[in-house]
Amino acid sequence: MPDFIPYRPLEMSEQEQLQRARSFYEFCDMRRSIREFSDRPVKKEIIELLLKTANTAPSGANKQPWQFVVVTDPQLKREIRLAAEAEEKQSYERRMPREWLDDLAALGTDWHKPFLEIAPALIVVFAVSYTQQGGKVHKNYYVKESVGIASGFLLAAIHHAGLVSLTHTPSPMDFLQKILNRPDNEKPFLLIPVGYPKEGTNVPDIHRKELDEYVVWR
Ligand code: IYR
Repeated sequence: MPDFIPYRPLEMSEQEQLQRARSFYEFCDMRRSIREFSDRPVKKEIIELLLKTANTAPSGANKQPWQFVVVTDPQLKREIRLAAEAEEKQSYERRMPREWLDDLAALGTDWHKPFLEIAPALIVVFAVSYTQQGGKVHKNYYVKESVGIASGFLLAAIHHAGLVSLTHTPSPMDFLQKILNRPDNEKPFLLIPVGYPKEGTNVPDIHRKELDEYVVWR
């Protein structure tokens, strides 16, 4: 049996709960994906704290099946940009069906990814499917769910620190494994440029669904 320690709940009145729930919602509702970055650097200690926040996410059997690679080296960022653009060019020009391209029209995206060089830091999230100890393979559990939740925590922490990000998924992403020299048990999951927005950048005028479109009560 593991040791158990007392859980100390956050105690607050219903009034305070309502106020905090509303202000957190309003704060999260201000987050936007940004595609134009400034080259202003982000202090390493801030990024470390964002990653520590991601690492507080729940995970299958507490295996914490994620690995983050933070890329700030300009040469490596360039290599990643060129590889991502080569894949994205193929995708936009050959692989993505018309319906997908039509869905993306509102976002104004194309295969050019200058932000991969301009953003001061690229956080590459890897999903760790298993670990190896003493020649024995230990499988992780609910890896995609766990890494997805940790990535959500990371995006919220980035926003909370007054920074911006893009949840980027160049496809296929295996070039990241090669360029970043990661082992076979790690698969690229998301590529998240982090930094400050380019001054005067715009975001698409898109809207979130209304509550009754995505919630039912039973
Ligand atoms: N990965 C491509 C295409 C793309 C796909 C979806 I789904 C988006 O929400 C946005 C873009 C790109 O990054 O351009």
